[in-house]
Amino acid sequence: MTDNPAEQPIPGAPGSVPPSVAEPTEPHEPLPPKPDQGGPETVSPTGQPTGADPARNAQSGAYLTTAQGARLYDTDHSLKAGPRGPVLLQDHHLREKITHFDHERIPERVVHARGAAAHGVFRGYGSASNISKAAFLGRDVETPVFVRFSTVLGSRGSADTVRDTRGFATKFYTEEGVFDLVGNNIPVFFIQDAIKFPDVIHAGKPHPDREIPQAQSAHDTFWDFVTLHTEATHHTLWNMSDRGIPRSYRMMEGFGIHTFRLVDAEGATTLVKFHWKPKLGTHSQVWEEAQIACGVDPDFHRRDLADAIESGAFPQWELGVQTFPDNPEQMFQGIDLLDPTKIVPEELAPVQPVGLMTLDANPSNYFAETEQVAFHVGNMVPGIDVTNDALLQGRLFSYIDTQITRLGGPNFPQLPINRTHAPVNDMLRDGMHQTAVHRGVAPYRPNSLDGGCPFLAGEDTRAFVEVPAEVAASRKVRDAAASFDDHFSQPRLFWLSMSPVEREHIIAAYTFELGKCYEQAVKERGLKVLARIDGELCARVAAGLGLPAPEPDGPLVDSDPSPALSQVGALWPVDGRVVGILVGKDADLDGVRAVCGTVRDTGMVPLVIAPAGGVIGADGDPVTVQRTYATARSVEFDAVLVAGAPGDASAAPDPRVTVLLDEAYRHGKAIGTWAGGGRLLSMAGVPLDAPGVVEGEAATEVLEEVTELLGGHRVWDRFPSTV
Ligand code: HDD
Repeated sequence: MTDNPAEQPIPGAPGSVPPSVAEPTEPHEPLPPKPDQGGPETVSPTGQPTGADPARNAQSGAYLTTAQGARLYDTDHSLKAGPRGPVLLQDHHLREKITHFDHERIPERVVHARGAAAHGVFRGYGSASNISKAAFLGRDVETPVFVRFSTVLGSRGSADTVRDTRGFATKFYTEEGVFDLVGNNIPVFFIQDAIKFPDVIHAGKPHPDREIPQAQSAHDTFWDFVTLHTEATHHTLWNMSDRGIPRSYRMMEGFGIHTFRLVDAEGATTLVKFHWKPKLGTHSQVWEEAQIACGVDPDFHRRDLADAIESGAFPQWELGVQTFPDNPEQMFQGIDLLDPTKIVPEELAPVQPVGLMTLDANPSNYFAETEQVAFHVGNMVPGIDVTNDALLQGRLFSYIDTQITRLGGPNFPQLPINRTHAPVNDMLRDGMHQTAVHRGVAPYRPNSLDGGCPFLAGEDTRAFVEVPAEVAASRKVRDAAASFDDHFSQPRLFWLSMSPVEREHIIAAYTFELGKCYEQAVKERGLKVLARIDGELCARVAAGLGLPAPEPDGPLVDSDPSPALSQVGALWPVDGRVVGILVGKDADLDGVRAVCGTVRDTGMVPLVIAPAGGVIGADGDPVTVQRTYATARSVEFDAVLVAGAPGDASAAPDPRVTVLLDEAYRHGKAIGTWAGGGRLLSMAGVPLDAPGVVEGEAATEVLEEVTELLGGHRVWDRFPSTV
């Protein structure tokens, strides 16, 4: 071919050389759609089914095409008048490509913008069938689910491991329609009435002038709000506890928070609170670990969830309910069931398991599924109803409303991820992004033109039976019940239920967060709130801030602690735990091979960390390196093993190894070593006689002890405590 541009053949002209269309990979059929991507059957004007199979509208066929299905031979060069331009306006491929790109983003969620999700299945135990007629709770009924976990305050691109509440939203695609349980990992909320939601979120989001800090509560407006609205004290205390920095989405409890009303087949009602209990236990990071992870792996939780599912370690949660009689007062043992800032301790009303959820598949497309999923607390099925909780009632409006901006119109229930699996025959029509081609001419009732369709269900076939709950005759007021004024007894109950190490973490968290505030008045008001929870808590935080501790301006009300609130003390399965194995010069590779095998056999993940990547000990039985000193950081590992030390006893350890071991030690992680690795630990400042530091002769024996320690999540004895 000539170099003279003027002599270049025009692509596509007769006689021109077609550009190479060789594909880098073998073209293959698109993946089959997930079962929950089915939807209401609709037809195109030519009678072709449309929309029910989203893959029809996505990648299919081997060749690159335009959106109209025309094959393309070049997508790297715009159409120009000669190779040096100018570009021609008639290049419809260029215009289509750029125009589409210009509109690829949609508004992020106004809250809970940052999230990760997974598909799964829920299997009912049948144990709730005597209190709810919801079909999906029936014995061995399997219902597909889609769960999205999230942080609340951060933007879509913010880090995962910030101190924040986590969202735990579950969409059940039941045969009777979609049921959404839109909960959090904290069982209480900041406010008692939805009308304050914009206020608490405005306070928690970054400051409006500079838009900082991102995804943090450690700033003046947040603390200004929560100290002025003392109903927020309980939720804030949970945030400052280890619950605010979960180790993994897989290791979080979930709560429906509000009291819901279940309805049985005869119309009898029971009040309930929903709980998700993780099979792996409830575990947290430590604060420094969470902060480091924000930098070294902002996708820490997202990656953890996706990796676990991909590797077959499917996370599971048991759904349970606390039940209460549906009395006119809506109270249980003095606790107002309509106040979402209150819990009912499990010791007073045990959580009764009603089903098991297993998350077993990652989304195939983040935008289509995780970003476009639209939850709504009003999506309920027969057998589940709402109560008069004023926070819940406001939510019933907000969730459907917000999607109109976020998803661009009222037809978001037609998006594949949002489609119900129940047959749909509504009279909703038209609107932005209408993808259904509805048949018939009479979307109104009654009609005579569509043969009277759609018909109404009869008394025995209808879904919703509104519970004929009494509404007390009263005057219109902007007010709340007197019991809503108690803002401190339950925060004190939570504090009294914590173990000493958990209390230390709470003290440190308040000291950090209030210490990040600039306004003296906010810090002082923060201390006044703490004085109402506990004197020692207040005094320790005050000392950290360099301020005097105020006297409480009201009584401290003691109640029996609730041991179920503490995360410390039990033993849990170690599935999916990550064990880092440090392998330096002269390491015991036989031991490394042995522990790698046993770690895998136990359902955990071994990651070999060496000075450089590749394979080591290549003769015969090589060990593959997964992390190098440059890519490894302690936060990724639940435990660390040191496979020996360099033969040259005077050699100083690599500073990155020292940092890794020092952090693992200070973060309460189990550490094991053999083959002389104790020397490396000592040089890194890790005392060999400290709790949870295991030195032994044989690699597998060391691993056995470390695995036992991992069952308790952390070596709690390593954290000093004075409370
Ligand atoms: Fe909310 C999203 C949980 C109170 C208004 N909320 C949202 C999500 C979760 C929660 C998990 C993310 C869903 C997803 O992954 O898409 N919200 C809660 C809980 C609350 C709560 C547990 C209290 C018990 N929320 C609440 C109130 C209001 C809202 C009082 C408004 C009056 N929430 C919204 C919203 C969002 C939302 C603006 C943003 C994105 C969305 O709905 O779809 O409508």
